[in-house]
Amino acid sequence: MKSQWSFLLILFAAVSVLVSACSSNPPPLEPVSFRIEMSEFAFSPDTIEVRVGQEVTFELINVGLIEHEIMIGRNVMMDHNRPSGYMVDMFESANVEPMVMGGSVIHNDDDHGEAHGGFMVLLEETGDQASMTFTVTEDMVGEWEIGCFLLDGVHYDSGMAGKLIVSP
Ligand SMILES: [Cu+2]
Repeated sequence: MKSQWSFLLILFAAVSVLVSACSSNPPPLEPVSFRIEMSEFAFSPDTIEVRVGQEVTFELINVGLIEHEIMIGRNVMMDHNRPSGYMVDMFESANVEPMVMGGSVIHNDDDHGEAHGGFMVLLEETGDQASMTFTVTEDMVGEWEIGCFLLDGVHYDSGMAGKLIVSP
């Protein structure tokens, strides 16, 4: 009788360990990839949704006739009354450095006093491609804007903006 009870106790303990292991380790999310076309003056698609823990790749391609850039942030900053970037850069505020292949990566340093910090990828020519890969973190949860601020903000004013929605 006694050994039956201890057997049940051990079984119960083993099941609890298994259950807690499952609940604290949800299955990993599949990596996702988005092809984002940049043109005059739009990102296509213009809305992208990702989740915390996901490895995300943006395959960027310039299908336009002139150069385009991509920045991801919040709160458009003005420079001499022109939109020039974001006051809050998503990658910088989350302290994440995407891995980029192709294109030109530019860190906007605080070089003329009022510039924001920021991360951008520039595709100079028609057909230029770049890929940026990063893992989504908790610090990114929320809604962000994707934008191109070239030509003194004319691209942005002409509608070259989109949305990145990050859910927990
Ligand atoms: Cu542009």
